[in-house]
Amino acid sequence: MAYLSSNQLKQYENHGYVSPIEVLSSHEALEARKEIELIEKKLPNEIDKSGRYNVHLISPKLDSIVHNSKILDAVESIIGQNILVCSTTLFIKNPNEVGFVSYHQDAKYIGLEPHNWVTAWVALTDSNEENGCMKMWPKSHLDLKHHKEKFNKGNLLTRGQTIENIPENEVESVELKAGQMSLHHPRIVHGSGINRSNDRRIGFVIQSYISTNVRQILGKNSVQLARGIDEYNYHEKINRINSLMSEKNILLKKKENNSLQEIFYKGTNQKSSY
Ligand SMILES: O=C(O)CCC(=O)C(=O)O
Repeated sequence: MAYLSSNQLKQYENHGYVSPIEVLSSHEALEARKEIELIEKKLPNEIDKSGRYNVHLISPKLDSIVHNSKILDAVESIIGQNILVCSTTLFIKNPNEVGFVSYHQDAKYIGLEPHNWVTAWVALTDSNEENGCMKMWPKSHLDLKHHKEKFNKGNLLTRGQTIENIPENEVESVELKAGQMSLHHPRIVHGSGINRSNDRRIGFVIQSYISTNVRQILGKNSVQLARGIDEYNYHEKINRINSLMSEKNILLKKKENNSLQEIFYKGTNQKSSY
């Protein structure tokens, strides 16, 4: 059992995030990394750029992380016992690349209302200052802020959405060991810098775990039931997968990712490669 303690819940409620939480062994994290790297080798370009979403639909190892009971216990502590998985994103930063994430709030463009949902960032490699770990602005989750859409080079966000004038002295680095996770609030302001190390930084992000009462107001998301019962039935359901890179599931991932692209680019004609 890995329900959050009252101190951890207090940290989440007051600061907008909680970390570190132990969820995988370092061996399990490494096995997941190896499966990702196998997919990259066998299916070049399938899981980079706009393909990096919903890789749990073609990877049994990532599927088992999404449905890991330690993660779900912690998530249940925040959003309650009826839990849906909306989608997932791989945030990979390779050494010698310029990838960064501008300061933003997830709730701004994701269309999930009300904000009874939480994002789990699972470290499949260590994530630290050197390789560009996430940085959180504590207590910034109380309201939604203005974002500039920059579509700038190297930015790993779809629109290069950026909140400017962040008080850098208040920002906290979320360093994690492989196998640990952080949980963050839909409105917390966060971002990350570039990878200056010699190895990859891999974050597998369940984005997000939503309560059954959450709707998608910008388009359509299919979901998986992770725990409890869905008494609202707002979303189409998809089953868990059990085969690696099957043709059928590759098509399913494509279909889901097309729907996500419509949500992420709603109201703009400009596109990045994400
Ligand atoms: O992986 C990163 O550096 C940023 C991830 C992020 O923005 C998120 O999980 O919402």
